[in-house]
Amino acid sequence: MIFRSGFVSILGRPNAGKSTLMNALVESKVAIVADKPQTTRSAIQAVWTGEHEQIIFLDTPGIHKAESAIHKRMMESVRSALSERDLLLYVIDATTGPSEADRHGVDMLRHTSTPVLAVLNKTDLLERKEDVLPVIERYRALFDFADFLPISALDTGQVLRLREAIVARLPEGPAYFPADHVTDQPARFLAAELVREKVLRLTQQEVPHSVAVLIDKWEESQGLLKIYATILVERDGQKAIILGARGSMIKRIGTSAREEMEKLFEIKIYLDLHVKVEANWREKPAFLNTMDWRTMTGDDH
Ligand SMILES: Nc1nc2c(ncn2[C@@H]2O[C@H](COP(=O)(O)OP(=O)(O)O)[C@@H](O)[C@H]2O)c(=O)[nH]1
Ligand SMILES: [Mg+2]
Repeated sequence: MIFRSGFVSILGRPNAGKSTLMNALVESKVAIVADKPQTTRSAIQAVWTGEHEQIIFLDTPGIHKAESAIHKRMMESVRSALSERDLLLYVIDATTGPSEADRHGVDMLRHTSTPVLAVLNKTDLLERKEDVLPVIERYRALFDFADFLPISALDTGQVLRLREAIVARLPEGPAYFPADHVTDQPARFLAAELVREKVLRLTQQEVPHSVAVLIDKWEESQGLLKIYATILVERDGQKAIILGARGSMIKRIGTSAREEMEKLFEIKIYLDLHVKVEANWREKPAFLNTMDWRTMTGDDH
């Protein structure tokens, strides 16, 4: 049997389930997931290696109109995820649309000649299976997709079948990474992202968009990993929400992030969180650079 390999980008509108799907496809939690748009801020790579295949996935921020500096940066990462790919997955929330914004998302695909599989996600939420058919027809009218695959990212069997459909479309090729390589994100980026995920999940309204997490210090000794992190927000009111009454909210955020880090890094963790107000961090290019995981250095392991 031949070995197939290739580079596959996962694109789509915010909240379609791109990160959930990528985690399921590589059978590991690499990208954070929350019920909020713009959870994913930078392109994240994850690798699946099977007996006869290797797929290098790239999860991207949801396609949306870019107004602020951080949104422009996010859209740049989507555009660069279009080039030099073997296949694109366009993830669609099959329970809605296509709206005007969905059409704008599909327009992004016209910049490339790479084949695009339309993945109609969240079909578990449809009342009847066949309700996906009119959605397929509407997307078929918008773009020349290579195929339409209805799926639920929460269903292991369906994810497996999708992975097989992807592999069938990849060229013969080598394994580019060792079999145990899942992601090239540094541990400190994953740690910062897990803290951000808990903030997104536990707070509401304008807080999620205003949050950035920075790792200040990372110390490992005698089987204990000490992580000191700052949660940046833009306003005093947001700081108050994250702290909660007598510090109850930041405690919940810290506990839940720490528990997940302990599972991920397989070490006991001490997590120290601070909250700081930094107005307009989203507009500062120099700051956005320091947040990008490709520039996050330091000896992590
Ligand atoms: N019911 C259901 N929920 C899903 C499915 N896929 C993703 N979700 C949920 O949709 C929300 C957004 O998912 P996420 O992966 O962060 O979307 P992204 O913005 O496209 O990366 C989260 O609450 C997920 O748990 C699915 O197939 N079925
Ligand atoms: Mg995402």
